[in-house]
Amino acid sequence: MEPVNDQDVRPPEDATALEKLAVEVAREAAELALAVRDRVVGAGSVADLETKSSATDVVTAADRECEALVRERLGALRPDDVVLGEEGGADAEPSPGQVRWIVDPIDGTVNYAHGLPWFAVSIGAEADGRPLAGAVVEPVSGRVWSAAAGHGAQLDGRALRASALTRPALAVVATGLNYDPERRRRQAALLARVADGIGDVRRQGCASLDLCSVAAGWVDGYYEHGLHHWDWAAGALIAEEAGAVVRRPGPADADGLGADAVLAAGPGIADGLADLLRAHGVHEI
Ligand code: LIP
Repeated sequence: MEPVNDQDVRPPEDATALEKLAVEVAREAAELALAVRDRVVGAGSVADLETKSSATDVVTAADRECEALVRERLGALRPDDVVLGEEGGADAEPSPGQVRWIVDPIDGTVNYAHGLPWFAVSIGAEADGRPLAGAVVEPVSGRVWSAAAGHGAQLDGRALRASALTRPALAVVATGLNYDPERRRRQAALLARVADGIGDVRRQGCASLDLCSVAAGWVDGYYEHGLHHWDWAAGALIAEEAGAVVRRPGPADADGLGADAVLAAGPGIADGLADLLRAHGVHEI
């Protein structure tokens, strides 16, 4: 049997150290996101985009520049790791035990382009498909959401706890709509059917912050289909470490919610919300 050498056996990662690094880098990218928007829009309002450039231009510039900063900082601080990002894709498939950073430089791009403050820089860290750490930073408010696997979740250093609600009929539930018009139509139809079985709906336009809202108990649950890995990587761990029941996309639709469904909810309503979605045809989404 071949001896195992040092390169093959990576030491277990310190999740809290990865959390701190994710927060530090996400904060820097958050500052840049605001600077890019000010530069592209100028002294005017975001509404001027139609004349000065376009909503797509400001988002593209911010996405590109913020992800480049994140990649440069992670490369300098953690040269042995790999990155999967919205703009740059995957730079390599991770080897066993290798840390992979999952980066959404601007999550909530429509909000960002329209001047709404509800958008964030999201950086998650995983190894062997297991979430290790995550940071979600809001450029406008400065709020910092973070978690390390097994060490809880926090907002600006204060511990987070998900909702303790036990009655889905009273639940405030966040969700989102896909960019694809056909899928968006099916999602809206499902929402119309589900709305009767919950307390209220929030469509906030930023998956990472929807998941953080679950972690804080600001909403009792969240579900969405069609997200990218970088939309949910950090926020799902933050919600999970805050005590929420979290369901991530998987290779198969084992639970009838749709293979690419993301669901996060307080433990008292998670099953009820999943049952409600299944009863109203979520598998068709
Ligand atoms: C967005 C998500 C949101 C979803 C949008 C879009 P983006 O990500 O945060 O929850 O409803 O369709 O996917 O495009 O702003 O990075």
